[in-house]
Amino acid sequence: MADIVALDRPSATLAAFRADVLAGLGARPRAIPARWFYDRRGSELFEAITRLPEYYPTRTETALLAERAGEVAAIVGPGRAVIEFGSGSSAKTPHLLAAIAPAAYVPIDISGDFLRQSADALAGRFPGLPILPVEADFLKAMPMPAAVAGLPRLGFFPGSTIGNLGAAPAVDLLRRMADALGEGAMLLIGMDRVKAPEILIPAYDDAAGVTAAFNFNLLHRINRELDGDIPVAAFRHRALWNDWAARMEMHLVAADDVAFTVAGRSFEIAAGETIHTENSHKYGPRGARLLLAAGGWTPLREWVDGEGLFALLLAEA
Ligand code: AVI
Repeated sequence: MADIVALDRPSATLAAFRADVLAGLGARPRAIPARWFYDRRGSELFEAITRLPEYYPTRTETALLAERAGEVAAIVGPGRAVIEFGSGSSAKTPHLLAAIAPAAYVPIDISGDFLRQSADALAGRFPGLPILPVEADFLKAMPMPAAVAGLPRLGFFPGSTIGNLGAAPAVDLLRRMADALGEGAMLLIGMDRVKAPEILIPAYDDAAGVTAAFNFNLLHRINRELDGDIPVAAFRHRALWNDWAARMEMHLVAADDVAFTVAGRSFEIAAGETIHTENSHKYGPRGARLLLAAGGWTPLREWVDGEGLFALLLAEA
């Protein structure tokens, strides 16, 4: 089993969760950062989302990577340390690792459980490859294990996770990635494309209700971890396309007037009011390249699936 470097103490994570939830429930409009979706249950539900027929991004990106990994390898070359940001179950990673013959693999993820499982699965598949997992919130810190010092790096940021950030924090994150990955680094990043709301909305409001359960789990997590008594059944899941901001949004809408407490603080939410829980920005080709450039990366190549749903971009620092 791979050793895991853990950065955040559980008590620090809980304090940050409490602070974000109390501030977010008290704000107008009410909003809680999407990163708090991912406790163990939330990570499992997200994995289930990635297998839904309506949720095209994961299968499209995985197929794109399987098809184009050889072309990526021809540009990237062998012997790099691959640093994956927000690795989750690392389902797409084998395609990349098999093609580029890396010197080491460093998955960074906030969920230690998932990190452990996926690092062990990859170790079985790539027996000679040093796998050096880091349990951390890469939005806050991206420490590199000493063993990859001096190795050229390839950052891997699939899944269009960049889309869960607004433009300013996305640029800030890309800049910090460039700093952490160092000179000569490259970045392979997945970005979801702007497309018809008829495709986007079902992807975030599926018929089986898995995305709704993912959204509700945030309220269950608040009740579990922050001693809350939110009546979850009084909320509805809502997914909408915000065309002006080019993003999908998820909200929890109160169906009735509700009153509850969280961590000893009282809140009242009127029927129809929402808690904004996620943004998922979508990019056109120029917007994607502009974002990378603003983040300190020079785009080199772009691969898009035949239907124009999803893009993989390779850039150099
Ligand atoms: C992790 N992230 C890129 C997903 C997305 O599509 O924005 C999270 C998600 N939310 C609802 N469904 C999936």
